[in-house]
Amino acid sequence: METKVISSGINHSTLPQSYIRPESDRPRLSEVVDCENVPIIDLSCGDQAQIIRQIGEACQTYGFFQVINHGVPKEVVEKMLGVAGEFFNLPVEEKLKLYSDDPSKTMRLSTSFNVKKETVHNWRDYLRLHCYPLEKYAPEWPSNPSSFREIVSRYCREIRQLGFRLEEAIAESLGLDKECIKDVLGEQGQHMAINYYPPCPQPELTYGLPAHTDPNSLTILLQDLQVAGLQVLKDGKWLAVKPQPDAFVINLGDQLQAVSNGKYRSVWHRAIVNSDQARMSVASFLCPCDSAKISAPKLLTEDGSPVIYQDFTYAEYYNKFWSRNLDQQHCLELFKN
Ligand SMILES: O=C(O)CCC(=O)C(=O)O
Repeated sequence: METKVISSGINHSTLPQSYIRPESDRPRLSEVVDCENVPIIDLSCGDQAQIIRQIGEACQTYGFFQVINHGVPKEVVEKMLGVAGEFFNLPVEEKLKLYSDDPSKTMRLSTSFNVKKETVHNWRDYLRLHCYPLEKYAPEWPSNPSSFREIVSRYCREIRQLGFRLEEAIAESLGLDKECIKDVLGEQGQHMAINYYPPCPQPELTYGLPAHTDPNSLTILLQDLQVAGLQVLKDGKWLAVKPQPDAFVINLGDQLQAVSNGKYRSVWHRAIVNSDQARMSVASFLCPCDSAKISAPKLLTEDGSPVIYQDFTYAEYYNKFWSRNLDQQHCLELFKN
């Protein structure tokens, strides 16, 4: 039986043609470097000035970092991963009740990235949820597993606080007032993608997610501890990010690159798949308010530095992002002065 998702329980012995990337656009797994020194920042080390300095350095050189002792209780994280796994283990008929390929839906199970637009698919299914305000969106989330809404709501509340704390530290690392970035971004939305990558018969021919940057402000990624798959681009080389116990991976999104006037970068990253084990990740995205006018605070350009990006609203940016393929040029390039 053909289904619309790949987490259908069917074991493929070869990769279906529609997932095969052209030779020039394959992951070349043998060239990937293991990354031992991804910055790991201890948020409860007690020295706030050091935390801010480490965050600033990581944002400038890598565009991503990991945080430990971040204040999100272990139990909340474990339950989140548990219920996400239970969801993807449901019978395919049950999951398909939530299927949609319409990116404007606020709750949907989907596959690949943008199936209606793309020419080659990605070896990923995902459940995408809007998460803020919770009272508005949680009632439309899956009711099976029965604990899903309660567990995911708790996780979302914790992640939002962590995200704000990080945005404040990022602002301070730029020499700005700690509320300054949050003020530019307005009342931020929050989305979640629970990614599920089934074992793939020919992982060297395809991606779970091809190289992309995130269109939002900040991404807080919970990786499967047992199965690696996240890779980030640094100095032209793909680095494999080894999952760390009790850590979150933090990616700066395109909006923080814009707000920092290009000083900090929204990093290219991708997810690769493997033939042995399914992998899961939970990406939480803080997103500027639709009407937020994204521009660098004056303090960052008053020394005469050129203003790199045009002003735009987040709604304009987001529409542009979803109208393209994921792995085209950096979407911010389209908004340069
Ligand atoms: O699965 C991963 O590690 C990466 C996920 C990701 O990049 C995304 O959801 O945008």
